[in-house]
Amino acid sequence: MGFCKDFQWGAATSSYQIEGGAYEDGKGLNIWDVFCQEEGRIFEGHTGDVACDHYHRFREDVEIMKKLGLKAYRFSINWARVLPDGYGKVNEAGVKFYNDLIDALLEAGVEPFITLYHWELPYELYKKGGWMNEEIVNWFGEYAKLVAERFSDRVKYFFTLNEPQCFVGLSFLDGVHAPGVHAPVRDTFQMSHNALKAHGMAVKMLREHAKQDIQVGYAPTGTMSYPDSDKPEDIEAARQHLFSLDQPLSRWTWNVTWWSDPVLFGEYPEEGLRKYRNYLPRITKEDLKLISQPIDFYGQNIYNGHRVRMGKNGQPEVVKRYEGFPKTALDWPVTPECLCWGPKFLYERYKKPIYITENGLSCHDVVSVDGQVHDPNRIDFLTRYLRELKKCAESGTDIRGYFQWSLMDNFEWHSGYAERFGLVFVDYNTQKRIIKDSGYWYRDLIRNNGETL
Ligand code: IFM
Repeated sequence: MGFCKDFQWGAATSSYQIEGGAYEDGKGLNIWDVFCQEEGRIFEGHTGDVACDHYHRFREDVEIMKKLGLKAYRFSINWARVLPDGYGKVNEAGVKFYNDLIDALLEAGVEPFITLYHWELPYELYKKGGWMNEEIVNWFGEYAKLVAERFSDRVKYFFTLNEPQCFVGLSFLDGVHAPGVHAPVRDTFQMSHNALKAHGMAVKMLREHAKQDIQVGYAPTGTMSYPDSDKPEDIEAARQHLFSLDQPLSRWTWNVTWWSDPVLFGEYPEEGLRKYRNYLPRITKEDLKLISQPIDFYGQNIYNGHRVRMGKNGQPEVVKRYEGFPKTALDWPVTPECLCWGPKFLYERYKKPIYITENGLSCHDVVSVDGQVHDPNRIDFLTRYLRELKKCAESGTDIRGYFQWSLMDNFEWHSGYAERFGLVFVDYNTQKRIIKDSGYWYRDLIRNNGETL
């Protein structure tokens, strides 16, 4: 028992966060390139212009993955690197970069998992309305077709969208992510609907143009819920809480079902249709059919969760965290149970094999006097979380893989380089990489398929 024998132990990154090469070889601008140039947007004016310089150093990075014994690597394609205007003319130099990366991965025995969209909206499309413009469904479809045509002869696994909750919520409600807009709530529902349609179109196009049998999934995010005790009523409370839509309107995107029910069930949750009725765009049967193109697996990014119990009034209630509750450098709560109950509830509801598409933490990592990076907190965090994931697998949930966020320290959006999430330390002055203690720990864990947890 434990993890299945071909479990995909992986690590994940995204293009803007690591690639750099922002203005090279015919790449078009994306909204992050533009946003980061604006004063006051990003911590200390950092940008992803150079980031980890992965665009030039990807071979070294693949060597590191090989050293770590990674079975899989999830990365995103920078849409404007391959289609500078978002559609139309292809930038062959950009395609070549990803081709070389894929070849290097395969040679190193690392399975590539491509994410189509990890927030790198081409700036030319933003100028045309971006996610507000229904045409984005076709633009995204054309991009997916190109990805299938050029890469699917070697790549079998694809994710469409990463964390739509963030690229609508953080970007257009909070305005802290690119393009930094406070949009009317109504517009954000239009964007979410367009994004889901774009997801469906991408699934269709990937399959239609794939060169082999491929597997396609989706990678939303969300705070999980886990029960306060093993009592059936607490378990039920946690389940109800996870799938409810009880966020205030200003934070409406932070839920599971609005983003996943249409994809898996072909319908929006009733609760949302009622609650958000004044803000909704026109939703047709054809839209829902497109959105619910069959997918092969369900990806979920999981970082933490709420402890939930059944209240005296028969409603789920969140248990207040005690003072001094453990937290990461980014002040995120450390709640390992979320990695057992989250995938379990999701599997029960959506009945698709699960991939944990992101999980990890930011620590205050430094290079010690011995030249190494000792990060016991990360090892402790991963031990606790992965023990829970193992429990989940042992209780019958079909878990196929786990992607540690992140392979290496990188550009953490509006926090710039202030946060370090990597298994590999990056010195941004010299671009020197140092495998952290947790990287070696993960390598050993992969070797024994999680048996030592
Ligand atoms: O760095 C991000 C990633 O891009 C999306 N998911 C959460 C990570 C940590 O904040």
